[in-house]
Amino acid sequence: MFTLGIDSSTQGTKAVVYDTAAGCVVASAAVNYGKDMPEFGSSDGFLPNADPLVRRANPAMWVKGLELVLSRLRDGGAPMGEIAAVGGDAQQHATVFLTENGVERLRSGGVESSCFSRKESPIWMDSSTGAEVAALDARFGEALRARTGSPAIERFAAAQVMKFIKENPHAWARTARVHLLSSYLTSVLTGTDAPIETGDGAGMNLMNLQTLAWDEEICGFVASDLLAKLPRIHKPGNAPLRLAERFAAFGLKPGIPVAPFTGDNPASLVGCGAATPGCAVISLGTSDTFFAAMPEFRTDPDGYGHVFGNPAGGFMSLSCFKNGSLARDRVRRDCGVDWTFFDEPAFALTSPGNGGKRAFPYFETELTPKHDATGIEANFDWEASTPEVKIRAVVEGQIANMRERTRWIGDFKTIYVTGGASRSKGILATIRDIFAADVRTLDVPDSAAVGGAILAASSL
Ligand code: XUL
Repeated sequence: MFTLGIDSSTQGTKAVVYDTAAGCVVASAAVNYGKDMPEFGSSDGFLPNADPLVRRANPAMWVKGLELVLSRLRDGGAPMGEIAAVGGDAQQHATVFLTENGVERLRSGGVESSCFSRKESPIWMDSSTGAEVAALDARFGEALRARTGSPAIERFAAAQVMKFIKENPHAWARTARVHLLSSYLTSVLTGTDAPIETGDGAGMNLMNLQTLAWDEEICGFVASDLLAKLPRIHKPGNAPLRLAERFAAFGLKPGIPVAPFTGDNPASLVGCGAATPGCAVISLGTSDTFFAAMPEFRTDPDGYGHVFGNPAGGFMSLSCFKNGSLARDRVRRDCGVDWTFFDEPAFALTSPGNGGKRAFPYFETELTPKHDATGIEANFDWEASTPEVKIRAVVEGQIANMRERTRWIGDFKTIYVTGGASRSKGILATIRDIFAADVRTLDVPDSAAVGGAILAASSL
């Protein structure tokens, strides 16, 4: 049997056709927003903004990305007509604000500007809601972490909705539905106003993780009319969602089940085969994340980490580091070297520990720990150093920080590494040394789309 997994990530959309019997990918396609859809002016997946804390994207870009990746899959000869179910994931925390017309247009299929009450959707990289986070903290304090699995977080929906209402109350009044990108894409695929899946829904500061229902008190504090604008929450026994008629244009069979999309990290947990407790996953993407299935509900005492729903049942822990691949790429470009430099030359010319030289890249406001975007911070003369010293210093700085900030999750003998940078032998060796763990990679570097395809299969 074949299933389709779609991953709508920060910088592009990927899709895989997965053979469930053989457990392998038989066809795949990818779209990069910067290269393939320049009309959206979002080379790294978000719109330029004078305020470095603001990170937003045009939500129509994600729908176009979905359609383009399906066309590429079809045109590449993938067995579209034999696909039995669809699943997928999206970057976490991106919020989509639909007007009444936007909800209506889900049924007929079509996206125009009047569908969105907020023309630019905040994405997970947005850190511009400090005032709203302070207000949530002042009102709920520790209770927010105990109830929603995370302290008040800038990129989560609660703070983002509060800011939107403050900045544009009229547009809020025109908002009929607040979707996560994951539930929005499920809605587009099924032509319905789809529910939110609990794995991704946990990343909103709005869901009570003990009851898996919207927390009415928190929602009421964010906005008196918020509850009515939130989608329903998906429950495992719900009737399956079905693919809308119009996707026949891509060669898919209308009516096949669509599993509710989850977040990219929960999907990766499934795609790596790590959905039962025992091993951890490091995903090296636009953000670097460290996560693991949780044997019991436990939150980060330092307040940086999160608890999300595990799509396979129960919970997962997660710590997110914003300066991931884009930061590594920037250092690489500044050093004037290519990616092979993250394998042999740099790592053979220097030795583990780098003679005590370490650097931390803060090109984006960092989340874990919180740190302004100040550029490279090194404990040595950065400018006067060679590329190999700089690259090892940055990689070791990133991984050592990850080790320190994820001790609350536990120690693991086995760590799966996924994401584009998992191809780099130097980075893998650094993870192995710093975490003192056996490091494994997958044949497919993009485990999130595979996780989506596996979740599609289990929806059957
Ligand atoms: C997780 C997070 C990021 C995004 C990236 O909390 O914000 O990992 O999911 O797509």
